[in-house]
Order: sequence, then C-alpha cells, then structure tokens
Amino acid sequence: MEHGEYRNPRKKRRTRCLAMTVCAFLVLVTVIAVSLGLTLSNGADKFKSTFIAKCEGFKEKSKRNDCQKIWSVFEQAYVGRDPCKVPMEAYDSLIATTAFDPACNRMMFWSKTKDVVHDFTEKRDCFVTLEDTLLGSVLDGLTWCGKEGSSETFTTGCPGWSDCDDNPVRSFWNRVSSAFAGSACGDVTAMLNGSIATPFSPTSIFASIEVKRFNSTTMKSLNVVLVTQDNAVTNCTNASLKDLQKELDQGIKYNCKEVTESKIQACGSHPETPCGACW
Ligand code: DVN
Repeated sequence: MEHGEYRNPRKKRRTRCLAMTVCAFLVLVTVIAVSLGLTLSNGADKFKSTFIAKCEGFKEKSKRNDCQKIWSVFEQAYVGRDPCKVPMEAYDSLIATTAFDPACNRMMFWSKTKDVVHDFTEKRDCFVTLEDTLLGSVLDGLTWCGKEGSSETFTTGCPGWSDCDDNPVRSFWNRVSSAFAGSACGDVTAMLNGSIATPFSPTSIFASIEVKRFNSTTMKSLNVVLVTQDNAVTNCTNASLKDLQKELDQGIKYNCKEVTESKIQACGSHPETPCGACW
C-alpha cells in the first residue's frame, strides 16, 4: 500500500470482519465435510467388520468358508450401483460362492411369524431356518446399499424395503430365499400365522418365491404349522392354504396342523422334549 495513502478505518474494520466471517464459515464447512466423510467411512468400515466377524463366527460351525472372499463377492452385487437398480440376479455370484449345509428333514420356512420361529430355533436345534445359515445369519437385520460413482458401502440413506423393488436388501433376501428353497429336501416345515386372514399371502417371499422353488425330486412333504392364539382367527381350512396346496409341486405331500403359540414356546423352553413331540 503507497505511503501517505488514506484508508477509511471503519471500512477497513468491515473488510477485516467480512474476511474473518468467510474464513470461519469455510473452516466450519470443512469440519462438517470431514466429519461426515469420516462418519460415512466409519459406517462402511463398521459394516464390513461386522460382516467378516459374523462370518468368521459362523465358520466355527462350517470351516470351509473364506470370509474375505465372500465379502468381496457380496459387495460387488451393489457397490457403485443405483440402489434402486440392484436386481436379485446381482447376487448370483454370491450364491454360487456359498453352499447351504445339508439339513434334510430339518428345514423350516415361515411367513409373518418371524419372532415366534426364531425364538424357537434359538432355543432348540430341531430346525434350520434361512437365518440360521451363513448368509442369513450374517445379514439378518442389516441394511446396506451403494451409490453410482462411489466404491463405498452405505448403511444410512438407503432405500427402504418398499421404496423400490430392486433395492440391495430386498433383492438379497429374495435371491437367498430362492436358493434356500431350491435346496429344500426331505420333510419340510413351514410356520404360518393363524392370527391373520391370509396366512399364505401371495405377495410374501414364502409364496412368491420359496414355494415356487419346492421340488418333489428332493422334497417329500410340506408340513404347515399354523400358529394360533386363544382367539384363533383362522384354521387349516383357510382358503389361502388351499391355494398353497394347489401351488405345491406334484408329488409333495401336504399337511397342516393348528398349534398354539404357547405350546411352541413351551417346547422351546423344555429341551428335553423330543423335537417330533413339539406339535
Ligand atoms: O421363509 C421365510 C424365510 O426363508 C425368508 O427368507 O423368507 C420367508 C419369510 O418372508 P415372507 O414370507 O415375506 O414373510 P414376512 O414375515 O412377510 O417378511 C419376512 C421379512 O421380510 C420381514 O420380517 C421383514 O424383515 P425384518 O425387517 O422384519 O427383518 C422383511 N419384510 C417383508 N416385507 C416387508 C419387510 N420389511 C419391511 N417392510 C416390508 N413391507
């Protein structure tokens, strides 16, 4: 600045104040951006470490799984993609990478009865549900998605179950349910809800995907356990259950039995009761 040049002191103060405000704002934006970036990447790191830990934990039961490889094949299904454009076929490689342990005569399917089924299978090892398999147990209850142009896994801001059909979570459950049903063998059990008017709902995964995969070359029977409360809403004569029978592959024997939830819970609490005597 030239010697002797006069500067208005008030104007000088205003300029300095403006510069400090802009500077403070830029610092604030940077702090928010960095912490948001760290949060998102922490979310992605946490998801991957949870996936690997649950997979390694399950490996104790079946030694042959390479969890790092399973993770790598899993994330390729959705990373970098529009989270509403991940069809169930995106998980084909994942299904090819992991096989279900054989569980003939012990496989259990379910619909609108998640809590009572898993309360039972947690207490007794009579049956195996999809959520008791490697992929089902690792991912049950988790949310994940990707985004175009990003190599990250996001666990927030993902589409909800009904927001779009081809979202990463719904497509995963559709694909893995199809594979689980395709491996159904021997006498198979399905726990359905006798407290609703349509225990066999055509839009459910059980009806729209799993029953269509049941195959009489490996599966002998489907035994429906219709879980009822004291004020039972329906029974085994329900119209939707007749639809279920019609949809079953020829040669698969069908049976249905009404069982109170309290009886199922009692059997779960008495491990000395043989599995076959539970209902
Ligand atoms: O046989 C089982 C099992 O193998 C599973 O893989 O599929 C069968 C159960 O699916 P289903 O027949 O559709 O039975 P539900 O009870 O209607 O739905 C099963 C699960 O899908 C629900 O428990 C939801 O999972 P969540 O959030 O409770 O862990 C999920 N789901 C279904 N419809 C949904 C939904 N989640 C959110 N919104 C919806 N509209």
